[in-house]
Amino acid sequence: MNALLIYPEFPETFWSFKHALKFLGKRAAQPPLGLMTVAALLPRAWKKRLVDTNVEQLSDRDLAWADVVLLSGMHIQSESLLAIVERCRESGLRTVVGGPIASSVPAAKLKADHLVIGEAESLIADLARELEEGTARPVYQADERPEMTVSPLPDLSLIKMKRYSTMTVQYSRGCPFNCEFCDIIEIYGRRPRTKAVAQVLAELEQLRTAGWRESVFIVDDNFIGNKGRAKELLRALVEWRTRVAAGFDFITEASLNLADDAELMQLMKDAGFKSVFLGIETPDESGLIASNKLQNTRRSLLESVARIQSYGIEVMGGFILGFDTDKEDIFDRMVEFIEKSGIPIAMVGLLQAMPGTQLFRRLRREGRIVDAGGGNNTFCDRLNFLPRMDAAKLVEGYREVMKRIYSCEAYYERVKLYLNRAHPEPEKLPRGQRVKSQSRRPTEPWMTRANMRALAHSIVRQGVFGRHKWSYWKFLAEAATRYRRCFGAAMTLAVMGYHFQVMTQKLSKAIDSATQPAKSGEILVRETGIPVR
Ligand code: B12
Ligand code: SF4
Repeated sequence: MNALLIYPEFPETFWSFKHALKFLGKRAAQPPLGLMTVAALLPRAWKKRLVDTNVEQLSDRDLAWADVVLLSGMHIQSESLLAIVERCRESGLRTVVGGPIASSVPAAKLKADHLVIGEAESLIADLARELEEGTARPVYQADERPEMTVSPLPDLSLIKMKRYSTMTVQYSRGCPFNCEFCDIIEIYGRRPRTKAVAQVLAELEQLRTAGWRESVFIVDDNFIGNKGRAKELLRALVEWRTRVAAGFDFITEASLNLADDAELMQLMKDAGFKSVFLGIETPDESGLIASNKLQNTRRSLLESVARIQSYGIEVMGGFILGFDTDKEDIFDRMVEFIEKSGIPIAMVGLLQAMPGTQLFRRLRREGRIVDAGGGNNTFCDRLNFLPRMDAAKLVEGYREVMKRIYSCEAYYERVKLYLNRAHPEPEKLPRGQRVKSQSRRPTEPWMTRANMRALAHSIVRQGVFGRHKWSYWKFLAEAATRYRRCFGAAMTLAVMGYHFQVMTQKLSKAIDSATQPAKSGEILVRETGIPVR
């Protein structure tokens, strides 16, 4: 069998990093790890080809070569995925769709010949055999979530590695918490399942042997879902990084209770973790309680963020507007919180009720669901449910928050606040005294090759042709003087800021031209077709 694995295109969103990636000469942020894993699970005798349409074109020759097409994706990739399925049908090709999209978009809409709901490890053998025999069923759904120790080494040979800014490795799936709006726990469950440490090291070795030396995203739903296992991996990572002198650094996602564990943060720092994404959601405690995000109520949010940053780890934050508890002052409170947090990359989104979640089920019971949504809450001009606050006010408030936090001045202030916390100035000593300690040395190389390229492009785009040249040059001058010990990090954040500024302008235009969201009091508008689970 010739198996063609296709990853559909992402629309342009805050998370696509499109405008920052250009500066780095990259086409996409990360490769499709799900498809690389599926490829490794397929029979060895099968020939495999992978086309990620985010970094290359899907050609008619690829389709002519294939016996079967396997697609993966998130809800947000539906448009591109549906177009590819249609193109395959026209070429008479059988299609199999899996990945998170299979859990959130109804089978009838996806129009694939075969749908795989859930993780591939336990059911791929049956699927492959039945595809070969021509007896494959319309739907495959695993009864149980597989242990991750059975997950294979992803097939790295199928991707064009240099086109991505970050490689990905997964250590665990699932998260022990129970946030009402979360679909992670519906898809991957609440029991964190981990790979063996040796599996992760083998994946990293595979990357290193292939020549990778840059960032690796540990794509866990919650890296510290099982703190004991996370520490076990981190100790091994520290040892491995020292032994092989790999120039890797790591990014991951975690819950806020990371801030309670000094040993864990120190281990992350020692293992080369440079940033962590945290779901902070809202500064309003009643919103956290109502959405069952209780782990964020047990500690000061701002202090927790600052503590993590003090380990040299950048915090990226996820924030949500549109909880039932939000009052009109929420917009100012959100901006004030983000300003004080020193979180440069603040992913603020409108609440989306993702199909399959507890939130979706509650809102449907309350007759407040409008449609299944688009699977994207951070570049969003409308809601898929009837909010408590006037919908138009909410969308307008969201737009204002985005404009304020991504104004050049506000953004650079946050970057500086973060840099001050993460890379504090070395202590000033009385004249004549010298310090031997490591702490006087820069914590990271002044400039990497990637930073240099980004700097050159950013000077042209932001400093010469940008709309905010003055703020940019002021920041650059400060970065080169006050923050020279972490100049590379400052420049990377300047480039990221450019992406967010462009996207904020686009969001504002999209909101202007969008049809007004449903007004409170309207009845259920469209049938979603999503079965209650
Ligand atoms: C890394 C990541 C990203 C990366 C992109 C990675 C990439 N290249 O695709 C970044 C950070 C850019 C990102 C962004 C977003 N993401 Co994201 N992301 C993830 C994360 C954390 C890991 C993905 C991964 O590599 N997993 C590892 C692989 C091995 O797992 P897998 O893909 O599920 O594959 C397994 C099975 O699904 C199955 N399978 C998968 N494909 C196929 C295909 C076939 C044919 C078969 C048989 C089986 C099969 O088998 C695999 C092995 O078991 C997941 C969470 C998660 N646990 O997966 C969220 C997740 C995929 N993201 C999600 C979302 C919502 C987003 C955003 C829309 C967020 C936003 N609010 O804007 C954006 C959209 C991107 C954009 N450009 O705009 C959701 C998707 C929900 C959904 N139902 O669609 C997830 C599930 C997280 C969540 N909150 O629930 N994301
Ligand atoms: S902490 Fe994050 S991953 Fe875990 S349940 Fe809450 S939203 Fe989902």
